[in-house]
Parts: sequence; C-alpha cells; structure tokens
Amino acid sequence: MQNTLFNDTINGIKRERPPVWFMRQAGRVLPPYLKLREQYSFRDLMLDPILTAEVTLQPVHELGVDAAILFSDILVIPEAMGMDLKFTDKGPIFFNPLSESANQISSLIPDGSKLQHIYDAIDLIREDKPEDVSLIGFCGAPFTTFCYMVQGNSTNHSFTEAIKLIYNDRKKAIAILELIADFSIEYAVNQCKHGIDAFQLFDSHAGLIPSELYIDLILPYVKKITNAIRARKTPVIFFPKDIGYAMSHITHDIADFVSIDWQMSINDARKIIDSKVGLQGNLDPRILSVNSTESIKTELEKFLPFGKNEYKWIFNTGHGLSPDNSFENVKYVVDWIKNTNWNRA
Ligand code: 1CP
Repeated sequence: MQNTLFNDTINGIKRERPPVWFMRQAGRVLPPYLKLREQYSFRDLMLDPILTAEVTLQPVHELGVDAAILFSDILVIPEAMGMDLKFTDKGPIFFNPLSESANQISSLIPDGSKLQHIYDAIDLIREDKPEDVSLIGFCGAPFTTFCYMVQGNSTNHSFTEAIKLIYNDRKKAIAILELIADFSIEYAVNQCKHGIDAFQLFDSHAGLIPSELYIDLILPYVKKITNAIRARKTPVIFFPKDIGYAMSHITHDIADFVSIDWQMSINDARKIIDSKVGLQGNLDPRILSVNSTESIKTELEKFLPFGKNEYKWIFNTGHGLSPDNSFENVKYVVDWIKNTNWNRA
C-alpha cells in the first residue's frame, strides 16, 4: 500500500491535513459525467470497464479529491444472484421482489462471473490513477441490500415490507441476510485481490430498525464481512447511517473507520465511539446546494478545532452528494480543506 495522504490517515499516521472525498462524488454533479450520461445509460457506464474507469477518476481530475470510489452500485449483488433489476428515473426497481412469494430464495443463485467487469475496471483504474490518489472499493451491507431485495423499489423509504419480513418470518430473513453476506464476502475479497486501498461498507438504511435488533441480528453479518476484508490487510470504513447512540457499538473489531451521518455531531461521535476507530464525515450535503460559499465556509470552519487534534479523520459529507448540489460548491469544499492550515503540531 502506497503512502498516500488517504492511506496514511486510514492507517493512523499523522498527516498535515485530513484527506477529502465524497460519497456519490462521481455520478451526480460533475459536468463531464452529466455529458457522458447524454450518450450512455447508467448501466452502460457500469458494465464497460473503460467507461467505469473513466467515470471513477473524473472526481479526481475535476475536483481534486484524495480518493476515488469505484463507480458501481450496491445492487449489483442481488442482480448477480439472478434478480431482475432496472435503474429508472424513480430509482432502482426489482421486478421480482422477495416479499411477493415464499419460495423465491431458492431462485437466488450467486454467480460471481457476473461481477468480472467490475474487477476488470479496478485493474484499469489502478493503471490510470495518479499515484497520490487512493481507490476505495465498496458494497452494500446486508441489511440495506436486503431492504431493496425484499421491497423491490425505493419509492417507500420506510421499506415496510422488508422490515415486516424480519418480524414475520425471521428464518427467511436470516436465510436472505446470510446469502447476501456470503456473496458480499466473495465480492469484497475479490476487490481486495485486485488492489483497492480501502473498502467502504454502506448500511444506508441501518437506522430503520430498533438499535438492539440492529446490534443483535445485523451487526454479526457486518462483522463477518469486515473481518474477511481486513484479513486481506485492506482497511474498512463502515457507514451505518442514522443509528444514533448505537454508534458506540461500532468497535475496532468491526471496522477501522466509521462514517458519521450529518445528524450526529462529529464531536459527539468522537466521544461515544471507540478511540481506536477513526472517523469519516460529516458535512450536511444539502449545504452544497446554497447560493453563496460564505455559509459553506462557516460550516467548514466548525471542523477546525476537531481536525487540529484528530488525525484519524477523513473529511466527507454525512451522506452522498445529490444532483442539486452545485459542482462549484463541491469544488470549493475540496479547495478549502486542502488550502487550510490545520495547525497540526
Ligand atoms: O460516485 C458515485 O456515484 C459512486 C458510485 C455509487 C455508489 C457508491 C453509486 C452510483 N451508487 C452507490 C451506492 C448506493 N447505491 C447506495 C449506498 C450509498 C447511499 O446511501 O447513497 C445505495 C442505497 C444505492 C441504491 C441506489 N442506486 C439508489 C438509491 C435509491 C434510494 O433508495 O433512494 C439509486 C438512485 C441508485 C442508482 C445509482 N447508483 C449510482 C448512480 C450514479 C445512480 C443513478 C443512476 C442514474 O443516473 O439514473
């Protein structure tokens, strides 16, 4: 692993400033991405390793971020198990959601060969990326992936059918979670073998269930995946969004870093999370839609005392960028993080 700013930080080595990247940094605000999308569908971009590599590296060239995240989606895992997926204007849709029939688990057959184009993309990205930039691989955590597989769409962000299945038929829910976890391990370990620098596990919907249920039922699957990745000497960032005080249960045996959502103050997060675990986050991404950079600067300055003393910290937003964020505002943040004197002794 090279001594990039990102790699050093994630390995606990003190550097002059925090590294900066953003969740969903590629496919939302970049002018060259939006231009490519006039010609290609999202699926085209994901399936062609050359296009995937190009889109993955666009934020590096356009924004100057310290890390690139592989351009793909968490739903490639259910799709590679045989689920029929379409990305529409209203978000992703599965035409055969698992809530509809009791018998469908047996139809889920993980086929690793369907993910080969992603490993090919990683090889290309590694050839093309600047040396001082790190590459982050990712997949969805079992619970969030389960939500989409059972619900079938994201028009209802409460994922009621998915949560009901956990309460109504625990055995079936466990069988699905296990299948996702085992296939995710194969996928994540292959990403490690192809040379990613770090791995982020996205549990974007973690906050939908009571925290005790999350800790008892879900966290063991998370741990199984993160352990397999860390056994390959690849550091792991875990993003359990909206779990509030349950963040205190994300100890160093689970992840190297946790990504903090915008609901929780980074200082409170530091108080309740194991000091061995580094933090990532957590600017509210909606501030990147404002008209003047003055208010962004005010929010950024609030991170100065934290960043002066906290070396195990990666700057990011508290959730992904969205299409209504402006490119100029996002670029402003990157430049501000890079040009600020963090006064680290
Ligand atoms: O910069 C990047 O865009 C990185 C690549 C990336 C990542 C890391 C994409 C591309 N998706 C993801 C992860 C992802 N996908 C998550 C976890 C992170 C998060 O919470 O944002 C989730 C929940 C998804 C599921 C998904 N795929 C959604 C959200 C639906 C919902 O519940 O609201 C959407 C809209 C997609 C499609 C998608 N994935 C990525 C892009 C660029 C798009 C939009 C495609 C298009 O242009 O139509």
